[in-house]
Amino acid sequence: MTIAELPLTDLDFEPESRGLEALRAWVADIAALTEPDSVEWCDGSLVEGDRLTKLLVAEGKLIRLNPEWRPNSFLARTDPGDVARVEDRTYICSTDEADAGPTNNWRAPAEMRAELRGVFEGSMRGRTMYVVPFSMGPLGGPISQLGVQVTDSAYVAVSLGMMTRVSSGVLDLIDAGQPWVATVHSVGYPLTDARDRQRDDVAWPCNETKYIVQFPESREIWSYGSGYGGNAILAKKCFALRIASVMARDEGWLAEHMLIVKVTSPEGKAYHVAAAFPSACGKTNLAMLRPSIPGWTVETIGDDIAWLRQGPDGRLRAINPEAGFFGVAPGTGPGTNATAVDTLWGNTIFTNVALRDDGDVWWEGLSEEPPAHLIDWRGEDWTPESGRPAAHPNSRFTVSAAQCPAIADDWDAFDGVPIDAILFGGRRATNVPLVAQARDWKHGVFLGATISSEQTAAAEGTVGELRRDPFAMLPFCGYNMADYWGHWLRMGDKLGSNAPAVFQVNWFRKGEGGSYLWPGFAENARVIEWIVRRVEGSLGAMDAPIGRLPIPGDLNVDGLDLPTADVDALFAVDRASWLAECDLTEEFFARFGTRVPPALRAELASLRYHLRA
Ligand code: SAT
Ligand code: MN
Repeated sequence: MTIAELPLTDLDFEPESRGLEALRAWVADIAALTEPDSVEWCDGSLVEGDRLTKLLVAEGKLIRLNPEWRPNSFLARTDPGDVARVEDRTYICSTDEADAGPTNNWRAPAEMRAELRGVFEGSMRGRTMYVVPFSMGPLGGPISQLGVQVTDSAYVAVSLGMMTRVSSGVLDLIDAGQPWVATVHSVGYPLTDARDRQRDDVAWPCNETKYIVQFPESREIWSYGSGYGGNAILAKKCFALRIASVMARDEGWLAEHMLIVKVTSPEGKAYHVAAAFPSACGKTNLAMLRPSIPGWTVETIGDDIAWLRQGPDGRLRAINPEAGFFGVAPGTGPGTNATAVDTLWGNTIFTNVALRDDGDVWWEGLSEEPPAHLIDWRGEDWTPESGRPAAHPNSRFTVSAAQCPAIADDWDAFDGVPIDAILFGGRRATNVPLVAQARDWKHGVFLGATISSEQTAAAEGTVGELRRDPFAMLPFCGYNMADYWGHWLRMGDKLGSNAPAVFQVNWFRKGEGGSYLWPGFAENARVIEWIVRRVEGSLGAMDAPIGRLPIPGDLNVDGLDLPTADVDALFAVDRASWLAECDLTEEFFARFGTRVPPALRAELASLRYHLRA
């Protein structure tokens, strides 16, 4: 056996090797490989969080904010080269390349293991290795899953404590034989080299070389070189989406890049809605929507990820597997998302936002008037004349979901919540109407598979360059995207008449002058109202080639300064432009060759037929 064929560790998921003993053996293997100075097991307690944040402050890795303004809150400034997820360094290492599909970076597992061994060897020298056992979803719940992350970053250990449910109860379930996902993280900045030469630590240790590696078959995650967000909090995109999507395929459930909200109508009836949006479509704003229309309330269940499973009653039930929000700060303000602003009153870790002279934080969009002086995200003096953003555009807040004032009472329901409607969104200047209902589940899968955003401003009546983001899962699907579409179709067969209704929404359609036709934000509640009325069956709909549209007059625009011509334009179906889009969809499907489910090709053919009719 060559080194390339050796497993990175002896982790073995055979049921007989489960339990605490297997976990301890795995931790010992990782420690033998990475050589930390010490190993600490985390329990997610308040005492632990307090100790670790104090340690991070003492080490100069966190700045404690002025407790008068922002109690128990901190600011982290990253290395300028470590500010976002690194998709070009993200790999799916399935045995067969075709199983990763054309939208993922694939590497042969044995080759990748050899490469990882090279970088992880001694990577934790001089550091503490934290072992963090966590549950995604309520501990022991029927839709929940367990994981363990080892990391040499206390910042990551603390963040995981906010983003997931970390507790010693997880170890009890592992001891009882429950399976768990193994995740390994190193910032790749050892403080001692192989010859015992020391170097000083830095405020944001990381490595220029980065790896975000998923092994879907053994359900392992290895991440090296970054301390940032989804690169480092492996429970989030790596586990809850990439690995979980594979588990979901194998076990007949869904792991989705979706927010979940609870909507209550003026009659007091509650509905649950899950929605997938590509980035920069205001997902967190919808998750925390404050409706403009009287009588309606929207409460938050999740802002990023949903796990959905058919319940004993046959309906699709969902949980938010996370326990916190890792949200984009810029653009979050009293006008756009007052609920988020209220959530961040304290107990929050901010990353790469600006520091005010009074020891509080600021970012673009928090107030209309910027403060006269700030320390920017790089630690440099900033004034409004500086001509550069004070907060990094991808700066973030990390805060526990329970602190959100609009959190729904059933947000952590053990069995999840029953889903009444699924929404697919995109950022489209043309073609896609404000809202349309799918004719049936298959049509809904077609709408999800063809989610796209327009790259460039489109000329009137033509489709701009479309960036496809099927199901908003492009960087997050752990296997072949066309097989994933097939899995969605099979889920529809299983759910039958219990399947939730599916809708397409688009807040971003533009008029002839190039300005947005729809006011968006709080007014999106009007679209939610139409969707709920459709689910209830109290409103009809109009058949169009692209789906079911509101009957004129049914969409509630009372009190909006919206000319009828604009409402018409929001729902206009330009057949020539749609036929051009069909050609682009055919090209897009062609990337997946014969793996595209025939039902989706049939949907495309039917769309063309109806557009030509
Ligand atoms: O860094 S995260 O992956 O958590 C957020 C994002 O980039 O979508
Ligand atoms: Mn996301």
